[in-house]
Formats: sequence, structure tokens, C-alpha cells
Amino acid sequence: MKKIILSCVLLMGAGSLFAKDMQTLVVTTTPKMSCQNCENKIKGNLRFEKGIHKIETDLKNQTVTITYDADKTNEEKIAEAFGKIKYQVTKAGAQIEEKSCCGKCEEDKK
Ligand SMILES: [Cu+2]
Repeated sequence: MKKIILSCVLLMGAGSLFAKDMQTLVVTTTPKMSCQNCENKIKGNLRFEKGIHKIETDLKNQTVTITYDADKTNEEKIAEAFGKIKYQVTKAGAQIEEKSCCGKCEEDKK
């Protein structure tokens, strides 16, 4: 098992010369975060996920900003980690894009 992980790391690391590929993911949660306990639950659990470096929660905007090492984890794995604590996540940027353009609204703006 360890050998498999190591070879994966080598394969992915080769392209980036072992530099960490830090990415930021902004998500909204279902159910919503309604108090500090929710924030703590998310932070407390996600902190231990592999590749996650930083988690910031914003109650007012209902977003969670996750800084992660793209060599070690990805959006699907992060979503799975949220799933373990019974949260569904939606990529914040994607959601806004969907809402802001149906084709028609872009035409109306002109
Ligand atoms: Cu709460």
C-alpha cells in the first residue's frame, strides 16, 4: 500500500518538481451553517483530511474556503469529507454562474 502511494506522489510530483500545487475551493453547504458549532464541526473534521491546509468559514456569506494541496487531494475528496459529517457542498463559483446566466438574462442586460 505504501509503495503505491509513493509512486503516485512521484508521478504527480514530477511535473511540478515537487512544488506544492495549492488550490482554493469555495463552497456553500447544505444544511446551512447556522452557528459556531457548525463552523467548529466543519473545521474540526476537515482539518484532519489529507492535503487540506486551511479552512475558513464565513457564517454571514455561508461559505467555506478550503486551501488544499492539489497533489494530495481534490474537490471530490473534499466533498466526500463533508459528506462524512453530513454536509453537502456546492462549489460557490459554479452556483453563481448557473444563476447569473440562462442566456436570456445576458441578452436583457444589453
Ligand atoms: Cu450550528
